[in-house]
Amino acid sequence: MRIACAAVVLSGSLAGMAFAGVVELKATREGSPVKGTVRLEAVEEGLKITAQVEGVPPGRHGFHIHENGSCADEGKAAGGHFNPDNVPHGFPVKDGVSHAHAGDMGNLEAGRDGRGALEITLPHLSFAPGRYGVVGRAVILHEKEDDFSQPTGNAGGRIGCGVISAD
Ligand SMILES: [Cu+2]
Repeated sequence: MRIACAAVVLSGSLAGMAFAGVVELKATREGSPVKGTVRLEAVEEGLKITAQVEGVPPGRHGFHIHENGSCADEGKAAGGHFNPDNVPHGFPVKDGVSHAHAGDMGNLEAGRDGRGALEITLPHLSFAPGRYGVVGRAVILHEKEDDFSQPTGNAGGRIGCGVISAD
C-alpha cells in the first residue's frame, strides 16, 4: 500500500499518520482475471472505501474486511470477518454499526463487462493501531452475493484479495 500523507496536519496527535492508502486487489486463483484497487481514506467518521474491480463475474459479490493480512490458500488465510465488537453480521449502512461487523461492506456489483465499483464509509475504522485498526488485515471479494444471513452472509469462496499494509 502506498501511503500519502495529507498536506494539512489536522491536529498534533495525527501528525505523521497515514490519511489514505491504496490496496491492490488480486485474484486468489491462478488464471483468474479478477483485479482491482481499493482506496482507503481517513475521514471524520471512519474510513471511506472506494473500490474498483474488473474481470469479475457479473452480479453481486460479498465484500468485506477480513481479520488477517494474508491472501494465501485462495484467500482462506485471511480468516473470518474483521469483527472487533463481536456482533452479528450485517450491512452497516442499513442495519447500523452495532448490527454489523466493522468490516462489513455489503456487496459489490459487477456489470456484464465484469467491472464494478463501490463507495462506502465504514464508521470507527482507522489506520491507527488499536481496536479498529485495519493495517495488517485483508480486503476480500467473494464468489457469491452476501445475503446478510448469519454468521457471514453465505458469500462462498474468495475470488479477490488484497492486504492492507503500512508500506
Ligand atoms: Cu468476507
